[in-house]
Amino acid sequence: MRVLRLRRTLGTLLALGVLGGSASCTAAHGDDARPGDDPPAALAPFERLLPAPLSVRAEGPGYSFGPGTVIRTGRGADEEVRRVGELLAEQLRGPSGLPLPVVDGVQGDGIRLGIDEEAEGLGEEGYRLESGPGGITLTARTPAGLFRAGQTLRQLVPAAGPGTVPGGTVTDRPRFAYRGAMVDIARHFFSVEQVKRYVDQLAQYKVNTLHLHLTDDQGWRLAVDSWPRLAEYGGGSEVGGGPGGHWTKDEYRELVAYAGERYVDVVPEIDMPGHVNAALASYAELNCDGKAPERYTGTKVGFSSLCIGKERTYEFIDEVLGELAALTPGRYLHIGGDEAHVTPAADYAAFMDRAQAVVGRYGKTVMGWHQLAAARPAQGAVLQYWGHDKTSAADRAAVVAAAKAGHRLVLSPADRLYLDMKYEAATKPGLAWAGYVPVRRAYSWNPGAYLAGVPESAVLGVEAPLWTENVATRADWELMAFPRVLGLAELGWSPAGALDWASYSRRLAAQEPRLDAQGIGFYRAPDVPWAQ
Ligand code: NGO
Repeated sequence: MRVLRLRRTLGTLLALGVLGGSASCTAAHGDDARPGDDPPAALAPFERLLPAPLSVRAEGPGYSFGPGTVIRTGRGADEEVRRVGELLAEQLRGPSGLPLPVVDGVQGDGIRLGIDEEAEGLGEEGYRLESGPGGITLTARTPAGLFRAGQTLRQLVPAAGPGTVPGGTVTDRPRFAYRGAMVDIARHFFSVEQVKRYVDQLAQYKVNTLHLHLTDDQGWRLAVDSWPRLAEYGGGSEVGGGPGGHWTKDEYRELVAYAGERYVDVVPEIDMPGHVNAALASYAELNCDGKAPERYTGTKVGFSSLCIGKERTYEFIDEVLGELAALTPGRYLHIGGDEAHVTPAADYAAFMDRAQAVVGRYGKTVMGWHQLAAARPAQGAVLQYWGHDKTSAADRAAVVAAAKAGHRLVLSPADRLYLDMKYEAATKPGLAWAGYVPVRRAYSWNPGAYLAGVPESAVLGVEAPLWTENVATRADWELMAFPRVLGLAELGWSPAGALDWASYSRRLAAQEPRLDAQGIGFYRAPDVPWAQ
């Protein structure tokens, strides 16, 4: 029975083109696995991988992962590879309880991490994982690729204690370069510790970008030396009137470094020219009438604007973005640009021209919400699309035209990837303006063919934003993000041919022990065949 199940699933994966052609099992085509018809625990380790890899060849006897296992890192002198090995050892020690010492040099058995700059077909983040009785070899062109390989290995070792890692080869690389998650720490403030926890949760599924929505009407969350009241006063509140808070520059640096060690780039966002009440409340001089408004603790959007005609506004954005650029190693600065409802269109375009020029002057690339398409996006600017099925044809057309003019898109359709949308009417936190987003809906679409007229080559990737008007605690955060953010991870990483709800929902269900072991309070969506 067990063998039969395995053959059926392998057959499905082969039919989808997920597995390499030479899998050692015979394919049984035409099978349609349905959630619920097979307990997820019956999936063999290679079949459980999430995100689904480009190719898997299950072959030969496996590796005995046990008390004698050492982690070997190649090129003794390369500190970065050594660090990737140390982090992998730490991640594997927890569930296995094994000592897993890390040693220099790849000669000998164990888990071997080696760079091969000539390796073909792996790109910047891809890897090869080969497992057999003599050990497990991870090969990549870059340390980032080795880190991703290690995350795959974490899913192949037993859930707890020593045991066998199956024999075979995984060859893998991502479909999209940008696989992101966003968190809004402006509406409700969250600590660096909580965001680090999220980075760990995301990185294990190969998400590589963390977008931080740092400012909004309700709060300014990052210290800026040249404008200290932004954080001190503008950060001192949040939705509902709580105390809010802000991060110091050192805390921000610490988070960026932590994310960087997991090969997650941070994209910071300072939203402008709208969503700025916290800044306007902190400095009277930023207001056209010279009067500072009250701090805002409600949840309306689109009512605030920087003063477009005032030179002080441009000194402000220059100093703020200059400090942010200096703190941020990644290539993008996100300048928002959404819902500037009280800024006339011509003013908006004029303002965005100047704001984009500032970003360029600090050596960074502009990211903005897709409303920037209706103005004059700077060369190379990346647009983040947050439309949905009911978005007007005109709004869509502007984005399609921008893509045709060479702008790359990050797709965050609100009725698919907004993690703050309720799963269903009974979901307590969250909003529903874009409709309910069950787990299946979040997963079942193709980013490469989502916007008519936009070819896959114009899609830089996908991102799942978590807005926090109505998400105030870690429990709410994790309930809304999990398990939907795993779908985002697969949409971003796996080949188009692997996207299949029947296969995905079973692999998702098989993540349950891992999510439980990590203490993640995920939503037990009724459309997923959980074991319990
Ligand atoms: C919109 C709005 C945000 C809200 C969010 C809530 C964008 C890009 N701007 O998305 O201010 O928080 O919806 O879902």
